[in-house]
Amino acid sequence: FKFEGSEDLIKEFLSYQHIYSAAIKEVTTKLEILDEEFKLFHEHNPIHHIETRLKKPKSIMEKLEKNNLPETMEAIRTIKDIAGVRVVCNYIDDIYIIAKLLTSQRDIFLEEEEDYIKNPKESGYRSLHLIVTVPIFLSEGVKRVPVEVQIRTIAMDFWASLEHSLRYKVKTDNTEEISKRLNRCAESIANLDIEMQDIYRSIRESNGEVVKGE
Ligand code: 0O2
Repeated sequence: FKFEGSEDLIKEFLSYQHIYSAAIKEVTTKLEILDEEFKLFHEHNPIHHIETRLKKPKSIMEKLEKNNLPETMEAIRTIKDIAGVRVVCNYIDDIYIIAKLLTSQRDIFLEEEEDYIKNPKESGYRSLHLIVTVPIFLSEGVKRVPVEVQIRTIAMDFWASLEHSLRYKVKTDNTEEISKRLNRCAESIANLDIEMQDIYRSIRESNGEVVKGE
């Protein structure tokens, strides 16, 4: 990629990347600790796995262009998803448990919340999106850094990854038909999630475990 801006901007941006990486580490560690603690008390890991990504300079530049923003550090700082953490959970309930446990931590500030599970996107996409800020302690002081946390089930993740890769392959004129079919897949997957959640709850209830208002 090529910055239109000066070399100073590139240097400043690169030095910023390590701050976003630090924010990813902070949030990931918090999530791992919560997952281990939950397992200890409830004999269940709410998190199946965690993925992280640092937005590539090329995607950052594309986003600036999309939003008609200049190539400056000030503009880059307005992008909230440079640091991304994807939390893949086992059940739907786990998504909301993890979101609540994370955002109720004193040093985590919830900036934005978008519930694409209750209100799926037109494509059929489902996930809970949070923008949180986390304090990063640097030699010159503390910086609050935004992190986009996407929380979804294994089933939602399965759909999103395949849909994402298929979207780039569609070159035909039957785009609408493909979108419809993908949307139907998203519906079926959502029903599976509800059914699996229900089975899990029933099993726990019959085992005498507290389920409501844990
Ligand atoms: P990547 O590589 O995953 O980062 P914007 O961020 O400006 O594009 P908005 O409305 O601020 O849009 O964010 P939104 O739509 O809440 O969330 C954007 C991210 O959610 C996307 O990131 C995807 O990861 C995911 N997402 C949203 N809609 C869909 C969808 O229909 N299908 C799939 N597979 N994923 C989706 P990026 O930036 O596109 O890419």
